[in-house]
Amino acid sequence: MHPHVEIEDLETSLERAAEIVAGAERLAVLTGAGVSAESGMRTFRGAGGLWEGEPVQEVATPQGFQRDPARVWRFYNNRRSHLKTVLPNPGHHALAELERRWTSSRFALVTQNIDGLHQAAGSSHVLELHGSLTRIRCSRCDYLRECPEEDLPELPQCPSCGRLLRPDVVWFEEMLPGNIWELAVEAVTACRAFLVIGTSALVYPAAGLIEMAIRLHVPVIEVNPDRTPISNAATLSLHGPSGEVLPKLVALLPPEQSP
Ligand code: BV8
Ligand code: ZN
Repeated sequence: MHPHVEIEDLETSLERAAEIVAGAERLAVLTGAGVSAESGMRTFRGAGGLWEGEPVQEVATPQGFQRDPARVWRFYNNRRSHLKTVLPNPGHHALAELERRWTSSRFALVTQNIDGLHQAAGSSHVLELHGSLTRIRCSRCDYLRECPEEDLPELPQCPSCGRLLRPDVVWFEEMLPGNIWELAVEAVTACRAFLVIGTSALVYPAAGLIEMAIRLHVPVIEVNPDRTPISNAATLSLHGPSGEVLPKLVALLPPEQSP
C-alpha cells in the first residue's frame, strides 16, 4: 500500500517523490490541460476556461457537429491557430527527459491533451487518449490527414468521398480509440509509479486510470497547484505548477538514473 502522505512543504514532498520515482522500474504519466497552462494554453475548468462562452454540447459533441458544423470548425480552427503561437514549457521537457532516462520501453506518457506539445518537447511514446488538433479525418470514410499548419476552410470536404471532414479528436459521448485505451491501461497496470499531472480528474474514462493505479497499490504522485478529487487518495500531492515542479523533480533524481 502507498497511503497518502501529507507533507506540507513542497521541497520535502519533492524529495520523497524523487525517491519513489528513482526506485520505479517502469513509469507511467497521465497529463491534462494543466501541463500546457504555462505554455499559454487555457485549461477547461479554470476561470476563463475553454468551454466558457462555448457550451460543450455545441462544440465538443457529435450532436453539436451535426447541428452546426461551421460553429464547431470555428471553435477548432481558433484553437489550431492559437497552437501556432505556443511552445512546450519546462514541464513538457522534463517529461521528455524522464522518457529518455527510462527509455520508451519502460515509460509511457498518456495525455488527455490534443495540443501535441509533448511531442514538440521530444516525447516520442505519447498515447493521445483524446486525439489531436493537428489531425483531421473524414466524418464518413477512413480518410485521415496530419495538417498542423494548414488554415482550413470553414467546412472542409473530404477529397476522397466529398463528405465533411472533422477534427480527429474524441468528443464527449464518443468512444476513445480502442487501441490507445488498451495501451494506456497496459501502461498503468505495468508501471511502478504513476505521475498524474495537471488534470482535474473529472473526465472519464481517463480519470479511471488514476483509480486503477490506486486499486493496484501503485504509488500515485499528483502535480497540481490545486486540490482535486484524487488528491487525498494519491500517495503524494506536489502542490505547484508542473513547469516548475517537474524540472525540480528530475533534478533530484540520481544522475542518469535508469533503474
Ligand atoms: C465516453 C477532446 C463512452 C476534445 C475531450 C453522459 C453521456 C455520455 C458520456 C458521459 C455522460 N456523463 C459522463 C460521461 C463520460 C464523459 C465525461 O467524463 N464527462 C465529464 C464531463 C463528467 N466522457 C466521455 O464522454 C468520454 N467518452 O465516455 O465514451 C460512452 C460513449 C457513449 C455514451 C456513454 C459513454 C469522452 C471524453 C473525451 C472528451 N474530449 N477532449 C477537445 O479537447 O476539444 S475532454 C477535454 O476535457 C480534455 O481533453 C480533458 O480531458 C478534459 C479537461 O480535463 P483536464 O485536462 O483535467 O483539464 P481541466 O481544465 O479540467 O483541469 C486542469 C487542471 O490543471 C486543474 O486541476 C488545474 O488545477 C490544473 N493546473 C492549472 N495550471 C496548472 C495545473 N496543473 C499543473 N501545472 C499548472 N501550471
Ligand atoms: Zn471521406
